[in-house]
Amino acid sequence: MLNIGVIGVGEIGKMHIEKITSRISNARIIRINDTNESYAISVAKKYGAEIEKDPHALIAANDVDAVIITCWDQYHEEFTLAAINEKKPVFCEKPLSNTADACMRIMNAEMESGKRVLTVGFMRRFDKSYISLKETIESGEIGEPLLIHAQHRNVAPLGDLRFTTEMSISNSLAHEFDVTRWLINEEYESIQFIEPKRTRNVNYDYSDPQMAILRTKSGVHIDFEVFLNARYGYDIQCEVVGEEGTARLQDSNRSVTLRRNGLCSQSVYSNWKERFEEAYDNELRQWVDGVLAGEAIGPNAWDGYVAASVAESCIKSRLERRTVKLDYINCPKFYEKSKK
Ligand code: ISE
Repeated sequence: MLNIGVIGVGEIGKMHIEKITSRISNARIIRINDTNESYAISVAKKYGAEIEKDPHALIAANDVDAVIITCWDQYHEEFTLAAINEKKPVFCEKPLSNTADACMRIMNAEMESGKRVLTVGFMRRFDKSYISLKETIESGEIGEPLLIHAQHRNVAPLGDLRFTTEMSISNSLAHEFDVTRWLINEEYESIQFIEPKRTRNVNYDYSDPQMAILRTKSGVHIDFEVFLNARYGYDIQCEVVGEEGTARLQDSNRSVTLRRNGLCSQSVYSNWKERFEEAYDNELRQWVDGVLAGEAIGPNAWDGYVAASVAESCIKSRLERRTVKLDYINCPKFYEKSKK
């Protein structure tokens, strides 16, 4: 049985606790921590876990075998480093951190420890539609990829999150920055930010939608759109255009197509929990099974560093209104063997 401590029980932390408790075998939540103590007490009571007021005490606790970090992005580094220091397997939600330097410190600490213990929560790599898309590309059926068109739309940011223009990039577009390089197994060369006309559906100073054009080292051009106040639904799209054909991401559990009263319609997801429900299950199940087998699976600290580095360059491109050459380091040998 894997005894897990969770730091941060907001939307996604609570979702992971529910999944581990009700769907993932050989694992249970035994300690939780959150800055909102009354909230933490209610969640702990519901799942029969202990409250730990000090997150570092949670990480060090003898009865905590592994740690899940789902607190605010800016605290990911502190607690991930503490888990590495305790040599405890740790699952950190994306982004690993909102700065490349912080991710570099995490990489260096893990490499100095001599053992990989960190998995970063880029769950799209565990989504069967994205896995099928990657398999199609790797089969050569569409020939060499030349272009990729990706859209990432939300109804509105979940909960009371007041997204900033930078968060759309570092927190949301981070998914595209990670999954696209995984899809085509290529690294990026440059990024150009594009600031379209703003929606009037946001009542504060926030650039939405946003776009970015990425160029890979072999010349593949990728256009990303992130629109977090799209209103109509939660809609993630990805089309890869190759020499011989195209491959488009399918919604893994799309409902029926309804034809009625002269209309043809399909439902659209309402949020990320719904669209990626299976991906989160797969991700957590594989993480638990990996930890019990003594290995860290999935996206590693270098993947987290690359996403943070590309996000920083995208923000720089926005501020300086120019295309920015990407300068993230190559994958250290330490992480080469665990690349999947
Ligand atoms: C948000 O930033 C996330 O990280 C979610 O995983 C993603 O699905 C959502 O669209 C983003 O806004």
